[in-house]
Parts: sequence; structure tokens; C-alpha cells
Amino acid sequence: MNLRYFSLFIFFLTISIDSFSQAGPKEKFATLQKNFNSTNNGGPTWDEFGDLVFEKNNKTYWLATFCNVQDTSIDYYRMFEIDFNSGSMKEVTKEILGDFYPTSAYNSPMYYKDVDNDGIKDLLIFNIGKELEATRPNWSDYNVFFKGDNLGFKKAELPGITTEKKYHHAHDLADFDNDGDLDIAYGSDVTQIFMNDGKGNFIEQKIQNLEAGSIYRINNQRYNAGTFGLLFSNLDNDKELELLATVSEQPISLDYKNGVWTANLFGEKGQFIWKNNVHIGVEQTLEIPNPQTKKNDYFFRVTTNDIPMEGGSQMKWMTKMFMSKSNKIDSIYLVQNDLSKTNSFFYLDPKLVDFNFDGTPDLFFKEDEFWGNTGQKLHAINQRIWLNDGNNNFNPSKLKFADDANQLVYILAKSDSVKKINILFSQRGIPFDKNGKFSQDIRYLYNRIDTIVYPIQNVQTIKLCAGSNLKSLVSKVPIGILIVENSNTNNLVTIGQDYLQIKGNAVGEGLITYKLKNDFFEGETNSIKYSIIDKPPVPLITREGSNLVSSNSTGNQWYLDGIKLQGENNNKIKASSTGVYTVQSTNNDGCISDFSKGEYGLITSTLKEENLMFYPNPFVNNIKLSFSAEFGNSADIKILDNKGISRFEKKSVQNGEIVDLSLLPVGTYILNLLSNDMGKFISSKIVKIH
Ligand SMILES: [Ca+2]
Ligand SMILES: [Ca+2]
Ligand SMILES: [Ca+2]
Ligand SMILES: [Ca+2]
Repeated sequence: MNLRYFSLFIFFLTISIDSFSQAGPKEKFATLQKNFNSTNNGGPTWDEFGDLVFEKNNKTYWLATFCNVQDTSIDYYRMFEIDFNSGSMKEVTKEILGDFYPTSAYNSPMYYKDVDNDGIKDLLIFNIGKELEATRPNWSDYNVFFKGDNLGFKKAELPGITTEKKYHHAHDLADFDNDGDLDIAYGSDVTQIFMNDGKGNFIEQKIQNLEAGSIYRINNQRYNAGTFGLLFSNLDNDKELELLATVSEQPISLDYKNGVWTANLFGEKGQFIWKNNVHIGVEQTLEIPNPQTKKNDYFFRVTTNDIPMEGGSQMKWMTKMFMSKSNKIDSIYLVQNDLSKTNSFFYLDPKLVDFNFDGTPDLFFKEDEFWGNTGQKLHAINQRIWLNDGNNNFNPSKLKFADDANQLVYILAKSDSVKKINILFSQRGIPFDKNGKFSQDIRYLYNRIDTIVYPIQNVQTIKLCAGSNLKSLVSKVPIGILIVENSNTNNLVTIGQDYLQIKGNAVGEGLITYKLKNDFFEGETNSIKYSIIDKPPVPLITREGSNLVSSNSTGNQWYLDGIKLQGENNNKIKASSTGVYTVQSTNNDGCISDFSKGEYGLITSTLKEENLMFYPNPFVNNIKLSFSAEFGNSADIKILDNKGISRFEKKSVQNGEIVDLSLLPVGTYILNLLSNDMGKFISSKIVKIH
């Protein structure tokens, strides 16, 4: 049988749980006490499974074990309410669970499902008993059932399931016969299956070829019935689920037909062996849908103990991952990637979360941190995030994380609808001081909620017109943006919290690369490929009889006194109105030229500079006033805007004087002239253009 061997060491901890969001300060929300994780003062138990985070009544709760209550040596189930927005938590054990109930293991496997089929989800906890070498072979305890009600839970019993003290290392809950009631399987030395009769009774099922209580006879061979991991899954095409029981030597699948289970062989014999004489057992099996075969692939987390070659100077517990793909289901192979080839690690509680929003689930592992007694640090978080290549092959992520985040153990990864991931971390004892020196005396416990933000697209392609600005939204939530490279610095790049803005000065192609970054993580490099399109040349207006003609043959838009003339898009216009005509041209890429110079429309007399009283009109900054002898030699001028508000006044302007009107905004104005000598009054429209 598999040996669980553990080097013991005792923690002396002063513990508090703090919580802080990435933006906010640390927030203390609970005080815990000494001897953390010292179940019955026996030292640490084996960190085998995960924590449970679940939602009820639109609130998110974290069910934890391993936390002590005021100076006792016993661990309890503890319930915390998580507020993802503020990144804070509060303890609600009494309110939600009803009381503090002791546990004999920490991180027991916990399920949040409607076990008794009354429409409200319940909590079922497989209390495996503590896996502590010093107390073996007394590893056993009672499973715990918290029956869900409208407000919280009430501790209750499920006859047979929670009333027998056993060692429940392997476990699964599913409705294997499709009758609407959840059924239960658990086991260690022997696999036991219980059918829910819908009336609160769990009836143990017969396994046809189980012999002597703990041996399957298959094809006249004897196979060990013991298992560390169970999974109900549909392995064939009938409507019932099979039970995958991954014992060490040979995986077994149990098939349900006509009220009886029969054990069969699954996969090839000895496939979980990765090195001669080194194999322990499958702790957890995940089914991962394969988009190509439309069937499930299987991912196996195998706990094993290394021999000195890979792990250093001493034997140590470690994890190896295996897979079985649906296109060749019997072939179980060792998963190898950049990390698993070169490092030894003890990873557990794999969660399937689509981290990079590409539609296929990725894996996120916890890592057992109690290798602290060997002075080994946790792997960086990115090495615990394995991204799916789309065909259920997994490789460590290239994200970077802040050093303190790398020392944490994750509890939950939760994706949301705005392309971000919330991660709830728990730090349960870092055996290093601030200088990275190993020390068993420095221990912390706190939680934090952090967020990884992903870009809307890894590669964006944009076009913009020379001289214009374009904002590209790169994130759906505010985040720091780090420019890695701008291939042409003539084009200015500015950043906001969710966008990059480029001012296109240099016509041609270019590339901007950037990363999303905050004090918690740094994303992979993303890019914006841009094309800066030239504007059409500024059109020149020439006169052709009573028409005005644009020098650009296509894409013209005419304006009269700055107002767009709807439908006037030819290169010619009949200039029949008194006023100033201008034209703009648009090219095929939608880039718009600057305005042409203005031209007068209706002409009733010869226009020469010496006959004009004000020149030029339209004007840019200055206008020159010329008076006829009949009008006089000087005049008071007043300029009104189109609302009749005076915008400029000057007394006694002399004949031939140039008046500076550069402060006036572009627009159409009324110029009033009152002759000082002759008392004559003239009012005329003038147009300022840029
Ligand atoms: Ca229920
Ligand atoms: Ca059922
Ligand atoms: Ca089936
Ligand atoms: Ca993914």
C-alpha cells in the first residue's frame, strides 16, 4: 500500500488574516491565533485538496478549514464572506454555518451541491481525517453534511454517509443514473458507491466483481480496489456515468448496468509510472472537453515521491501530471512542458478557468508550501498557471507576477465578463524573511484578492489619417499600460488607463507594443499595427464663369460661410449665393484635406483690392479697411457675432489701416462701420477662416 511519509516540523505562529485589494491598503479582518494548522498539536497535516469558494444569495463565501479559534489546539470549519469589489472579507461562521464545528483535516474536499434534492445547495465535506504519519493508521473521521436553507446551513446527518467513521480519501458526487438525485462515491482501500433514493437514503451499490472486499477480479486477474481519486464521467455512449477509479497499477472504470456495477480495466497497465518503481496514485482526475473530438479528455494529478535524482538531496513528495486524450483514450502519457521537464513540484487542486479568454479552459494549481522545511520556495504563479493551446495541451503562462504574489497560494480564480480574473490568495506561512533568508520563525497568514486583466485583443490593426489622433481601447477595465516599443517616434503615443492614443505624423506603417501592468502582475506583450494614411492635397478653387471648381476631381464637399452644403459633392459648384465658398476633399481611406482658401460667390461687380472696403474677406488674422472719399477718412468699427453680441470694437480707424482680428474665433461676423466725417453707416458680412 502507498506509504505516506512526512517530515514533521512544528510551527510557531502569530497569525492574522489581512486582506487588501491591489489598489487599497491592507485591511485586517480577522485575528487568528497561535499553533496554526497544528491539529491536536500533532503538526501539519497533508495539504491534499482545495478550498471551497461558492455563491449563495448573490454573495460569495469562502469555506476554509485549518484555522484555529482563540487559543485552542483544534481546527474548525470557518466561513468568510468575500467582497470582490473592496477586496475585503468578514467572518460569518456563526451566521452561515450556525456554529464552529471542528475538523480533523485541513483543506478537506468540499462540495457545494444539492445533495438532498430540495432545491437548495448543501455542503458535503469528506473529512479524510488527518494524514499525519505519526497518527497512521488512525486516519479516519466522519464526513460532514451542512444542509442548506434560505439563509445559510444547518449541520445534519446523512445516514451511512456521515455516520460512519472512515478514511475517505477518494470521493465524487454526481447523478450517475440520471434520475435527478445526486449519488455519492468514496473510498480508500475499497471503493463504495451509494445511490440516492430521493427520500434521504443512500443505498450502497453492489459491485459485481469485487472480491474479498478489496480486490477486483477482471479477466481472471486480481486488481487492487484501493484508490485515491474517483470521478463519475461518461466514458461510453450510454446514458449512465461510469466511475473512474484510478488505482496505482491500473486504472479501473466501473460500469453500471441493470442495477449492478462491474469493474473493467481502463487504459494501459502501468501508465502512471513515470520512472522505474516510482508511482503512487491519482489524487484528482479532471475531465476536460475536447473541442475537436467533442468528447472528454482526462487530466490526472498524480502524487508520487521522488528519489534523490530529481528533487535534490532527499526524497520528497511531488506531483506528476498525466493525460489521456479522447482520440486515444487508453493511452495515458506523462504531461511534459517547460516546467515539468526541469523542476520538481508539489502541485494540487487544479482548477479549470479560462484565464486568457480564448474559449478553452486553462489550469491553475495550488502548490504545497510546506516544503519550507527544505528551504524551497514556491514556484512563481505563472508556473502554476498552465495555458491551454486549444487542444488541451498545457504550458506555463508567460505572465510575470510581483514577488510577494509569487509566494502566495491561490484559493480561487474567478473569471468575469469584462476580461479580468479575480484571484483570491491565501498565504499560510512563508518561511523566509524579507531578505529571502529561510527562517522557520517568520510566519504570516493573510489573504488578498487580486485581478489579472487581459487585453481586448492581443493584436490590433488600425488606420489613421496623417495629423489626426486615434484612441484604441485596449482594456475593458482601468489598468496600467506600459509601452514597450514604438517603431516610429515621429508618431506620438500617449496612454490612458484603458487606451493608447496615437497621433499620426509620419505617413506609413508602424508598430506599437505594450503590456498591461500593475503592482501585481505584468502581462504578455501585445501590439497595435498602424497605418498612417496621407491626407489629400488642399484643394485650390478656380473660377469658371459663374462656377467654382475644386482642383481635386473627387471626394469634394462644399461649404458656404463655413456651413456644409448638403449634396454639393461634385468638383464644381454654381456659386449663386453671396458669401464665401470653401471646399474640402476626402480620399478613399476617408482622410479629409484641410479647407481650401475661400472664394466669393455671387459677383456683381469687378472685384479689385482698391475697390474693396475690407480685404481680404474671408480673412485669417488681419483685415485691411479702405474708405471711399464719399464715406470719409475714418470710421468707428464694431464686429458682432451671429448672436448679435459685440466681439470687437475700435474707434477712429483710419483709411488703409490694418486691423488685427486674430483673437476672433473662426466664424461669420457682421462688420458695422460708422463714418466719423460723413455720418454714413455700412454693415457687411465678413468671414474668418483658419
Ligand atoms: Ca439541499
Ligand atoms: Ca441518481
Ligand atoms: Ca456511460
Ligand atoms: Ca484559455
